[in-house]
Amino acid sequence: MFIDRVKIHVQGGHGGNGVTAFRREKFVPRGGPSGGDGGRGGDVWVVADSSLNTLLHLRYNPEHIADRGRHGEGSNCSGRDGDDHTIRVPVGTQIFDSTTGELLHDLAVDGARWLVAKGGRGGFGNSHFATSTNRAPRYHQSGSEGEELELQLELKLLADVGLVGFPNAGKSTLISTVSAARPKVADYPFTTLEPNLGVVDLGDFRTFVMADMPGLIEGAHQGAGLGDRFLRHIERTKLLLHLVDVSSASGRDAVTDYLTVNHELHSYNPELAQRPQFVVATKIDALDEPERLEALRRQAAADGLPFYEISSVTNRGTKELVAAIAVRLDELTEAARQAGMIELAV
Ligand SMILES: Nc1nc2c(ncn2[C@@H]2O[C@H](COP(=O)(O)OP(=O)(O)OP(=O)(O)O)[C@@H](O)[C@H]2O)c(=O)[nH]1
Ligand SMILES: [Mg+2]
Repeated sequence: MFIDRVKIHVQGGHGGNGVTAFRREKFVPRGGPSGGDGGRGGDVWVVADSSLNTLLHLRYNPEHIADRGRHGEGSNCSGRDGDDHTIRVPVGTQIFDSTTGELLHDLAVDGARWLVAKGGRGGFGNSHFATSTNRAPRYHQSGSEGEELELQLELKLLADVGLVGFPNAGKSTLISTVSAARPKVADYPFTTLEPNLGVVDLGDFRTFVMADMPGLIEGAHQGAGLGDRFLRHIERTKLLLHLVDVSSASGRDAVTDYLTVNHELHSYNPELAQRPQFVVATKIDALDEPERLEALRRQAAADGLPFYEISSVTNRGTKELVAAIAVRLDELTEAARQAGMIELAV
């Protein structure tokens, strides 16, 4: 199951109490105060881990409390500090304060760590309070409580390229021919129910990540079909591949499909409709009415968008498409770098 939103409760460990104690030893007169300090409570951290791809493991495990600090002891022994508690999440997880809705942090890089709840301080033992005028203090401090928060975690997949289009347009088929991803492919709508990522290998250790998405239909922004909530997973992609079935098997008009999907993207987020987009005519091996392909080509040209035609069955055009994507991604990365929008991840 693909879980992309969970609520969790986090709490730093409480600090241990200090203690009041006096040294009492045979043959040693005037022992003096010897109460040790309490240990510090453990912190709660969230860490981005690229081996995870959903938040499912947190759905049934919403309580995250770090270890408490031990109390101080006599003979000036400090209590042991509590162990930290680490919550692993997929890369691309955003942390919100669920009470205020404020975005606290965005874990966009593998291995990124974020301190979400600090453990409490340990209390001082009485030996800490000894002064020249009060050599035998009979008080100690309690440990302070760990920080406590309700958090909402949301996963936004990090892909370079997002596939959009009507159900059955051939999105999953394309990702399964150009990457090692093997999503389910079938000739009925809404085969894909949740996003999948595929890594496209360009050779020379160069890769990009493609996200296969559930299909969109008219009214998706009002909840039709699977709705448009999955679109937030492609909000961070650099390039959209808009797949349109140009065979007559779809029973619909290719240009209308194309305009409908773009309208849904716009209704979801106008900024997404402005994202660089390639228009990709699919299933050209099954093209029975060439005019369908030409009409779509004219529409793409009118919108000023690059146009490609492919068949994932015969592989016609897929290599060229992948090469064009790679070039475009490089250009987009370079442009973003020049605009100072990307910091190089170290
Ligand atoms: N002839 C032909 N059929 C194709 C091609 N690509 C996909 N198909 C068929 O089209 C149907 C739908 O393909 P999918 O890849 O599941 O389509 P999808 O866009 O992922 O559909 P949803 O997940 O439902 O949104 C399947 O029966 C595929 O075999 C192609 O290039 N040529
Ligand atoms: Mg699919």
